[in-house]
Amino acid sequence: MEKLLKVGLIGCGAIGKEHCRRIMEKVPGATMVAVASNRAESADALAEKYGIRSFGSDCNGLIADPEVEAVIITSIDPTHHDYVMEVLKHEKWCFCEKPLSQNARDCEEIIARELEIGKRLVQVGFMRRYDRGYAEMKRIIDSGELGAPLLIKACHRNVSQGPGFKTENGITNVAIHELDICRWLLGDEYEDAQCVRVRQSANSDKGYDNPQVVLLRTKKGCFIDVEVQVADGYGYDIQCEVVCENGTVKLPDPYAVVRRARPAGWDSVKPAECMPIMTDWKERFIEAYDIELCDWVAAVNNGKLTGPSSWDGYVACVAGDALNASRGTSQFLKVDTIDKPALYL
Ligand code: ISE
Repeated sequence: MEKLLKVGLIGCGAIGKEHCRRIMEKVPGATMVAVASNRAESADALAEKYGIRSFGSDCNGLIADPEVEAVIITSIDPTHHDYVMEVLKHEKWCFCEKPLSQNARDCEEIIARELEIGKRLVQVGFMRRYDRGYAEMKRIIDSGELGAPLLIKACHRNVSQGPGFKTENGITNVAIHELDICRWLLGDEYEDAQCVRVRQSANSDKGYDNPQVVLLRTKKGCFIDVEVQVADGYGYDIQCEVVCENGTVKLPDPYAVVRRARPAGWDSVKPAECMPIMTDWKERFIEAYDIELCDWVAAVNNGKLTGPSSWDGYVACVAGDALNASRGTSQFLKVDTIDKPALYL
């Protein structure tokens, strides 16, 4: 009988429920044994659905429980640091949804704890690295067949955000994906960063900047621009093109049939062509999340993590801190990291 990794889940919201389903139905080598949430009733309902234990709102109790060998953290962003540190207190495996923390300083504390343990125990949920489109882009760039990469042009467009969303979350919660995937695609590090305030969309009247433009320059001289529409746009649309010396690679749109038809009921209207645009970020990268968790469980069962580390979570937060500090200054601010510990080489 195959030994199954016993996983506990903290956070039973949208992505938490998805990851619970994944572990129970899609990911070999693991099973969910317990859930907890700051809303006890959410944990109780999810536990009942799968016939597993609920710790209600006792998240630290779940982390400490001897049956739980690994913890997936999908709680709200501001709680990530503390739960990761609690998991590391028990020296258990940890998968933390992005961001690792809300700022670089808290990430440094997590890195220091892993160095003290002497082992990588934390993986950060930068799932785009597991998306087939991004993975093929990286394979082509790394092959050198297009020459050196020069530029990245990206868009991250959302339909909505949760309650309490603020301007700075456009970086720490949304553009954090581009802050990770761009350095991964290029195999490069950031030199400096600037967040530019542009004309604001009349659709966005919720008190946060929208859109924002993120500009990044890398140590090898590449230039990256990312349009960040955090909400109120036409759909959930992720675009990424890497311009190299001898060609370009571009993220494919998700599979969809292009329809050409006369809209039903409007005989006087000319035929139209349309391709459905997704609205849900969980749907757009649903396969990437599956591959990501399968890879994480296989790595944990093999005793050595291979996915995005606390260092990757830290670098994204350092760049995010620089971007948020640069807002309104029209200045590029340095992305200054500590020296990379050997544990993460
Ligand atoms: C969400 O948490 C995600 O991670 C999505 O990938 C991102 O597009 C969305 O803006 C975030 O709120």
